[in-house]
Amino acid sequence: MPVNKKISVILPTLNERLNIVALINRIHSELRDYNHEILVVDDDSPDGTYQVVLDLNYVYVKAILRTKNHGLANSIRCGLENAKGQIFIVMDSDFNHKPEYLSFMVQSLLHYDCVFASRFLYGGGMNNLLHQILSWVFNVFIRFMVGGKILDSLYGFFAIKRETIEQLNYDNIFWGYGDFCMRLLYYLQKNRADILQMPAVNGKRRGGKGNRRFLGVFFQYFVAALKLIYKARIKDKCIKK
Ligand SMILES: Nc1nc2c(ncn2[C@@H]2O[C@H](COP(=O)(O)OP(=O)(O)OP(=O)(O)O)[C@@H](O)[C@H]2O)c(=O)[nH]1
Ligand SMILES: [Mg+2]
Repeated sequence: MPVNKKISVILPTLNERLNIVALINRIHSELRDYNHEILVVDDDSPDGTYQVVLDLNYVYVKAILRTKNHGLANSIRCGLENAKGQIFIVMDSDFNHKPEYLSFMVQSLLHYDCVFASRFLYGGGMNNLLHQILSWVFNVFIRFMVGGKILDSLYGFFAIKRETIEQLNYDNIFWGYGDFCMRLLYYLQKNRADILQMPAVNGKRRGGKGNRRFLGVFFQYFVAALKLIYKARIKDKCIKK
């Protein structure tokens, strides 16, 4: 059955000048059978990512420059609020999230409300074993403490129907860094959304260095997890394992 809804791909960027053009071209090719747009949401990158995207002048690409309230989650929210499609895809802009999964994700939405990529299902994984183990332990901790059935709450690579995500209050979800993803999944499960988890191998960053140090991010995620645990166990008491 063909998917005839418009797809909006949201790409948050911070210093991705070396990746963004190749990624846009690749996404356009993967989604060639679908009506789609690509929104690049740039936090005023010092390396000129925004200008590079503007210079492309592709009709299906929209570049958004954000000059305040910087941050990954805020950028994704901005992308969602400016998207015109009925299906949203959120992914990193450095090839960590592999574009070859996109058409499978879109087709999955014929049967599910949303699909989230997971590094911890059979068939998925990461190249860096230490990061993989730490991320896995952290995800087990979240699942044990918050509840629910999600194996990878932090990967941040997903496709979702507009009507599903728009039922949620974005203020509760979109703050911080990649930790927005565990809050998003928490509220989706609370709403009884049909969620597909699909295995995904983390791709290699193509160009540039990335913006975060693993341990700094880990600490930030830990604080965010404690807040979510408080919410789930004390305030809401609603998700069962
Ligand atoms: N708009 C915006 N995008 C961001 C921000 N921080 C990170 N990003 C983007 O979010 C995605 C993930 O960030 P990365 O720096 O790749 O984080 P990572 O994947 O944990 O790190 P690497 O392993 O080095 O790739 C990339 O597409 C970044 O360009 C931000 O503050 N604002
Ligand atoms: Mg990355």
